[in-house]
Amino acid sequence: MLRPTDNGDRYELISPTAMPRAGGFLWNQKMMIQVTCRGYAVAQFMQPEPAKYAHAPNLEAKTFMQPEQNYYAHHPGRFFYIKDEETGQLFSAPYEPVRAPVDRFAFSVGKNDLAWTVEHLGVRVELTLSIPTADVVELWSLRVTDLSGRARKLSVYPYFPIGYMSWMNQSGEYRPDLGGVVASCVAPYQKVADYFKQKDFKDKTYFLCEEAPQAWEVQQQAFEGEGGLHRPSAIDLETLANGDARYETPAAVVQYRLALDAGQSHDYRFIFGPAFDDAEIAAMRARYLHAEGFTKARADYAQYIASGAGCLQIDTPDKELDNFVNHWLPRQVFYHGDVNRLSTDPQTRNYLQDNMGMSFIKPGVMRAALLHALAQQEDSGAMPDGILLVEGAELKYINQVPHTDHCVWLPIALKVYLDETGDYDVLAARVTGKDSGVTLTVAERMHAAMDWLLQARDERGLSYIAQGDWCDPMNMVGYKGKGVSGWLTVATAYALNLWAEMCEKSARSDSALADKAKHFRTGAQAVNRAANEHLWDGDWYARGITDDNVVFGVSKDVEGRIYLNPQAWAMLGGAANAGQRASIVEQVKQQLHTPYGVAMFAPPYSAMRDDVGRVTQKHPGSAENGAVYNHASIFYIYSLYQVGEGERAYELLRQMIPGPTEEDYLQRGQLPVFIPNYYRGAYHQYPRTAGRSSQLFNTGTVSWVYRCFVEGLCGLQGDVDGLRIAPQLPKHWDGIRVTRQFRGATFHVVIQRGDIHEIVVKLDGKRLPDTKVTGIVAGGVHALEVTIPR
Ligand code: CEZ
Repeated sequence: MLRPTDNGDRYELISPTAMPRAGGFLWNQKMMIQVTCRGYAVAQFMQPEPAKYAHAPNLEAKTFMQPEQNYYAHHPGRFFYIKDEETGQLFSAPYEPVRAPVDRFAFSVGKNDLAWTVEHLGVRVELTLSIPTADVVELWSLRVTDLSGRARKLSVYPYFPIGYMSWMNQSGEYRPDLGGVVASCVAPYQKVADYFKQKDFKDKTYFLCEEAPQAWEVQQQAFEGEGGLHRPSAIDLETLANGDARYETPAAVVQYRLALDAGQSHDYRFIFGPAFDDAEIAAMRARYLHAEGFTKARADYAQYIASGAGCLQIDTPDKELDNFVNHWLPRQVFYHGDVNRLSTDPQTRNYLQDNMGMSFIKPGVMRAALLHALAQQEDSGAMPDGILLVEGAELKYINQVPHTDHCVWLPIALKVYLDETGDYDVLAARVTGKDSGVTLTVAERMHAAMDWLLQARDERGLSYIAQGDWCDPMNMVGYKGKGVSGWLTVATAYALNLWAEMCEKSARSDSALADKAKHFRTGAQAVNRAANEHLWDGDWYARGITDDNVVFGVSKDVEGRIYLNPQAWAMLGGAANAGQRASIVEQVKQQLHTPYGVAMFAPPYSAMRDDVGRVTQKHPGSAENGAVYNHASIFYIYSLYQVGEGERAYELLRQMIPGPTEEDYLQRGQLPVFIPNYYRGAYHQYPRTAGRSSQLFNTGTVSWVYRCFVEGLCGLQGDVDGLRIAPQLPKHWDGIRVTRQFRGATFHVVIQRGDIHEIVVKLDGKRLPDTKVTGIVAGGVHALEVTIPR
């Protein structure tokens, strides 16, 4: 039903019904489009806030990207009807809206394009969607081939619904001068100030045809008529009525009457996108709407995506795993670091973690992001809830809710960057506060952030939660000002220790930094002591203590009994000793492991707990209410690698990727071309839906997943002066091969088990005294032989 093709460059699904929500996505720095196998699409572009050029048929709420989107007949999409002129038979490609049971179907997700091949009624339809690197426009190519062995008369109708553009003003018409349909609107607003903000919006949506069609329709209802989208009335006529839309919902439909000889093909090209005015539409036509334009845009785009290929290629006994790690994972990491989820005010923790992944891809981007974020640090040392990326951007949605964890992510992201690059000079870089105008070094700002975390604690030494920590909807634990977060407490210790370590490593010539390291190490110890005194529940750590002094996430809780995050971070930050760690991993296994990964907590809440918050109101097993929330899972997996539990870590890491059995794919409903933000949990309560993918590819998970493969599984982690070697292969693997790019050098690594007691490393045939490669010079190409104990 599904398989990789083209050496892993593509993934193909041959059923339109088995995994109806499965899709792929393309992006550039200005736009993003996600299309399902059946042809439904969600596209956004930045002006500078996310906007749409194809809308739902009713007034849509503006929101951030949601999980488990529903699709319905009139959902925005890109469709091509094919009518046999002689018999009147009809089908549509990719599959919607007609839903004819086609003879052959293939949806092929590429890194640089999405493609479909559909065969029915003796006709083959081949569709390809690509986007260029720097413009907001979809490039569609369509080839229709006669497979029937006889001459055919067909009508071909691309149908691109434009939807309800505006309640103030919307219309559309065919424009022979521009060669296609142009719909226009006035983006709705009410405040005078918004007039000035919106007057330069791209309020037109165009659908241009390279070859002039014989007829068209622009009014959606006139096209659909009484037939409905399965059999639009306008298609039953010989030709479309050449209608327009006057304060009526527009759609772009054109008709080509096509006579084909046996075996003959015909090619079409279309472009679809937003524009400010006719001049821009004409310019887009001139730039793209021809064979050379498409070819050039595709080549440029392929180069752009290839620039995010990452630093790791693996060859393991698990080919599906290799495929994901070598092809799709770095692409998703790159997407996050490249466009920050197409937001102008990413949550600070997302911004830092999304850019942290860039350390493995384009480290300069991470460095710039760190400085950009630190420039928005408050005078108190606190970090704001969101980082503003463009002039005029505002904190929106969740960023208006006070969270207390943002400082934690600074040393985490910085550590990955420093390990990967060795660029300790960045600590001396000077950053001028955006509002304060005060200039401090990165190190000074890090000190301030860590001291802020130290003071944001109660008399017991536990970290206040305010209206949320990592968990956005955990908004009522501490809204009265007293509640504390168990996770943030142990995470604070982790952050302090990490920063202390970085200070120590760069302190060789700087005693001030050495003193700071001591200060933060002492602070971390105090925090961990408090955690153990107030949060250890006997077998695991509590999730927090409410405003009314109720400890939760503990054994006496019937719901929300054990949470993953406090356990993972207590292992990372040093709160948990060896005995506690053993107990934690055992309890997590018993209570949270599922066949689809490790759940964020269990059991899920079935009703509101108003001293915990709206997380308890989400559907049990969805999102933060006890899903396999992959971001939380990967923290745990990373912590397992850190404490040498590589076997357990790998088991859970593998479960994060859909497949490889068909049963697993069907249950998750997703192609292995990205990691979603969650799979449904509630494995015991709702087994029917457990494992179902959210289909949302925005997730802080992936930078950590990449890190786990690079530093954990392959054990090729950077250090101040070189590359440390400490692979943690699962027991059932005898060996793997890896190519690792590191600081400009290339290492061809063979990792094998041998009859030895301690790891042996040979560099270019010579045994190293240590398990570390030093003296690395950019441009070098080396063979690394690593033997690990059986
Ligand atoms: O947002 C994510 C955030 O982007 O949720 C994570 C959080 O750590 C990330 O920074 C865990 O809460 O507000 C809500 O209820 C939403 O569910 C968000 O929490 C969630 C969205 O699913 C992301 O699109």
